[in-house]
Amino acid sequence: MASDPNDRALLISPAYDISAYGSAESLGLRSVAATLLRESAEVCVVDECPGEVPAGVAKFAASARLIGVGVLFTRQVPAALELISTLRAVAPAAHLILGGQGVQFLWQRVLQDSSALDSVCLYEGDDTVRDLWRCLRAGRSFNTIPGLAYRNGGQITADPRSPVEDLDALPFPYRRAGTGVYRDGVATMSTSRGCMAHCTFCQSGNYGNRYHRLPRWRSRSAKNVVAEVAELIREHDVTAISFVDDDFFGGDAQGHERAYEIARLLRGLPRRIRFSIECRINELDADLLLTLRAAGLRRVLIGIEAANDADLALFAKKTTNAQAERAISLLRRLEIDFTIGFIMFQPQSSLGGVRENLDFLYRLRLGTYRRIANRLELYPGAPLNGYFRRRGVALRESAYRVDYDFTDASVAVLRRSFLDVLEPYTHVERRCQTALFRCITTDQIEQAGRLKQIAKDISEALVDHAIRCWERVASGAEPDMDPDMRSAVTRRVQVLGGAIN
Ligand code: B12
Ligand code: SF4
Repeated sequence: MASDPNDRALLISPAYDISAYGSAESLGLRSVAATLLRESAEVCVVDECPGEVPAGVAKFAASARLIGVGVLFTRQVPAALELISTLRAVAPAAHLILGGQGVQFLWQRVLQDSSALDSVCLYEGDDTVRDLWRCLRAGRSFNTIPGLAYRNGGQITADPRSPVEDLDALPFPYRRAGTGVYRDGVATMSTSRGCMAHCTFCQSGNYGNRYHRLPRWRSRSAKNVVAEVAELIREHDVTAISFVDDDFFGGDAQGHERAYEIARLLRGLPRRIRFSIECRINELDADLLLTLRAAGLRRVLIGIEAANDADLALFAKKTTNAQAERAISLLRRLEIDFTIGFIMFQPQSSLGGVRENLDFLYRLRLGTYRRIANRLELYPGAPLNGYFRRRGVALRESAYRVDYDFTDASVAVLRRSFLDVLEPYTHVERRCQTALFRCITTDQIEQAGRLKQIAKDISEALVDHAIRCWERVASGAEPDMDPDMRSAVTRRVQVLGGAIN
């Protein structure tokens, strides 16, 4: 710990909707904190800071040389700017920097909107924050540091820097040791950066390799990854890890070899951890999955996103329904739990396209309320914005969010009825998923099997009602006005809820 109180750095992020998404550590903030720790800074990390800044945090901020505010999602930007004004009031002399994926493509706007901010970090923060810290300590100007956007006279200067090539050279994210069991024994880890695919709706392809024009996915070595896992077990009593990489496998043979090596090294650890990964559907391979399962793999997140040709082409997924079906039957056969990304609606959705999506979800028993109601999230700077504007979609920007109307009015009626009529299913889904998660993480195999069957029954009933809504809208009626439909949903939800007990 540094002796000079001026060598303090506060890394903080505003709260998000934790009730809907669950709480997690902020790896971005913690990665930047680890870099500063290497520079002998005294760091304090506050993930998910509530609206009112706690007194202890404000006191630390008042003596900090650097305050870094992180925004992972663009939705968080207004809350981040409020937090920045509060912190500026208590720390008039600190350098205040904003960073994280949620603020990418927006640095100009936030610097114009918040005079409390000194700079915005472009893309990856590791080396940029290190250099900024060195400048601040030496009393030098930060204007020569690549990777920063800042006010320069009446202009805003933004000077990107190349991304980190050697990820093994970075320190592990800062997690204060000695605090007992870490977050219920669950940690998150990032083992790679960027994604080989360039799906148009996704920030990762832009933020990572696409923006930097890098030909490949960058990854940490298997040895380095498992060294962090070992540290998490040793220092923090961690039992489960969620790997948050955009694509754990990296889309090539080298990435697959790395996964095999990670599995081999994990098996050599004193504790078998359970873990989850995220990857593309066309990369799932039975032998590799079995090897990972033996090393503790319990859950896979795959992005299917759509099941009709128009949306798959719009999103540039470069995958097919047949590949998606194969991936799902493989995961089911190997008894590996999975979850899928799915975007039911986009501004130009057609009733026909939504019906194809619903039929797919029904056939595979994959429907959930969130998937059925989900609509494409656009944020300022997203590559699809220009595409939609050119096709006459009216996009409205407010509070750093992009909103839109569906070009087909009947699609708007359909989505509204999904939100309204199907809402009672959310309660039974949540209960079933909570019970299932508990069984999976405690290896209660038989009970988990029973709950998985109930989850399939819930899905079947939910999509069945969604299809009935669709049929009514297609015939010109409004399903949310239909009392019979509502009572049918209530009855079905009651029966399903009874089965969970
Ligand atoms: C984990 C995760 C979540 C977790 C977050 C938990 C948490 N507290 O961290 C949960 C599940 C809650 C979540 C939810 C959502 N997510 Co999410 N999520 C991710 C994911 C997979 C990993 C983030 C991560 O830890 N990365 C690893 C770290 C090391 O990288 P990093 O954060 O980029 O940090 C680096 C730099 O950004 C920078 N940096 C970061 N912070 C700071 C701070 C400072 C001060 C500085 C200087 C620099 C800096 O330096 C770091 C090191 O180089 C990313 C995709 C990805 N692979 O990154 C999507 C991602 C962030 N999510 C995204 C989205 C859209 C969502 C949802 C809106 C999805 C939805 N429709 O429901 C929700 C929003 C929740 C809400 N209520 O608002 C988008 C954000 C797009 C955007 N511009 O808004 C991403 C980028 C996915 C994507 N491919 O598009 N998500
Ligand atoms: S495969 Fe996933 S992470 Fe990669 S660009 Fe597409 S949606 Fe984003």
